[in-house]
Amino acid sequence: YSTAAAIDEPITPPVDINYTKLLINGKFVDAASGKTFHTVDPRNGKVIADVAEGDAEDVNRAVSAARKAFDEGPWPKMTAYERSKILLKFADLIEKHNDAIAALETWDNGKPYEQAANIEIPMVARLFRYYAGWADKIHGLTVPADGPYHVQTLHEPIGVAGQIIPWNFPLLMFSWKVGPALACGNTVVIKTAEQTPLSALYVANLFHEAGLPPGVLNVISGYGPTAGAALCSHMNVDKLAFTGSTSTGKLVLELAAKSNLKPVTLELGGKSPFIICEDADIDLAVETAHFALFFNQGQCCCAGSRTFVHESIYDEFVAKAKARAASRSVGDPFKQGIEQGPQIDPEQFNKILRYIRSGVDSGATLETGGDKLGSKGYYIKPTVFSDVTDDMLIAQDEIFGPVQTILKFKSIEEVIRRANASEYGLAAGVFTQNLDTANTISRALRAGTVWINCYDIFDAGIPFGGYKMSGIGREKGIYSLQNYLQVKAVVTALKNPAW
Ligand code: TXE
Repeated sequence: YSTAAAIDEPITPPVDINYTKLLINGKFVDAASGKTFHTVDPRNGKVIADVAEGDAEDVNRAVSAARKAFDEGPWPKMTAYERSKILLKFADLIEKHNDAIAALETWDNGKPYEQAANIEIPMVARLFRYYAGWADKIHGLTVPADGPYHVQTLHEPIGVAGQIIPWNFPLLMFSWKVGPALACGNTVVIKTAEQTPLSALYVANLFHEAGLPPGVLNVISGYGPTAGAALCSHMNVDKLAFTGSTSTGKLVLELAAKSNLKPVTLELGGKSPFIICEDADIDLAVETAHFALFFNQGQCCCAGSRTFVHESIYDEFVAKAKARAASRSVGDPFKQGIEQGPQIDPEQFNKILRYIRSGVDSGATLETGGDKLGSKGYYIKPTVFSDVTDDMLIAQDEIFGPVQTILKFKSIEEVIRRANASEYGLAAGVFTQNLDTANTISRALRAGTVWINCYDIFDAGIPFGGYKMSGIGREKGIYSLQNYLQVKAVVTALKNPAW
């Protein structure tokens, strides 16, 4: 990794901050309370901007606007083709503003600019195009019922969707939520994460340039226990979608149940196994396992955070994984060629350092890293532990940082059992050249995604979500549409059933 000198003089981000207010009913407005909060640069802890701090009163205003836009239209009553054209135009505008949006994302989050500009923001545009394509292909069925009846189903938008997103992929999470909701004809109130409010406000403005009617999309910046909880409890919100920690997910479900029983989709934490069999292409496995864990500073819900390696290749794998982590370029995320920026905030930074200490204390071998990097901001050295056992905290908890834990296994049967011995079930990776091994393991794993000889492939059409305490429901692909639709059965008596 780079020396501390590489991160001491932060590069000035190539973008201005123009949008810091809440978006309610098509207008950027101050919070009702007049309050603001700091959004902070994780490279040095300095304030980037003061952002309007929405709370329950602002959520009320936003939900009223979304309710009106849903009940009175025009959005759900427009032709699906017209809605599709607005989503397509929005995707074009995202592409046009790609570099500015990527710069905001890097500034607010700390992720490498090249990652934001070349991967994430293009994926956002791609996702909106994907759902624009669905808008006019959502339709019901005719059902061959017993008796003299004509039976059909209507697939209707569910209403006002409340959405809460995290800070690790701010705009990508925005797109996974907003894309399908709007394509189906719903209206939206979305609460962004308090650490990363800027990119959603920027693109909300582009949505209006694309012709989205006022009130269809409302964006609330603010904190979870105030703005977030108000959205979850609101009696006029018809559906909730949440991405974040498992503990907050449980709270979201409880608030939904205690208010109006709105349906909830949850995308929560993980401790995903990455299994490397003895016949794997070892260099590819080392590189992919490295990417699976360290991508986005390790802040991925589906990070391959339990690296299981067959005993026959364990020592070679550990040596190569250590060398790869030690050569990872860490530094100012605006600098070219940087693979890893700072962690998001002091809470996450300290949590990760605590887990590193726990790994050392519990007897795992610290191969490389193990400490913070530099004196400013929230940089952590890429860290690799070997000799990790299932009972260690670092093998059980979601660390959400650049800490790879490498475990050893002997047989396929054993690794399947151990991989499944987790409260989570979000994703998994399997590296083998044997088709039967690949199929056996992928069928046996209790995980929402299994990547074989690859990892973190996130096309718009591939569903994503978790088994067990990693969540409820699926996002992306055709599967996300059903989160935002109601099915109405219409049964009509026939006068002349013979026809
Ligand atoms: O998550 P929270 P935090 C995991 C990861 C991380 C840990 C804590 O392990 O270390 O969670 O991160 C909103 N009612 N993931 O504290 O609290 C909050 O404002 C309604 C995994 O950031 O779950 C933000 O918008 N909403 C993960 C969102 O929930 C509430 C991504 C996520 O914050 C709320 C992020 C409340 N009472 C963290 N409290 C993933 N699955 O990708 C908070 N929020």
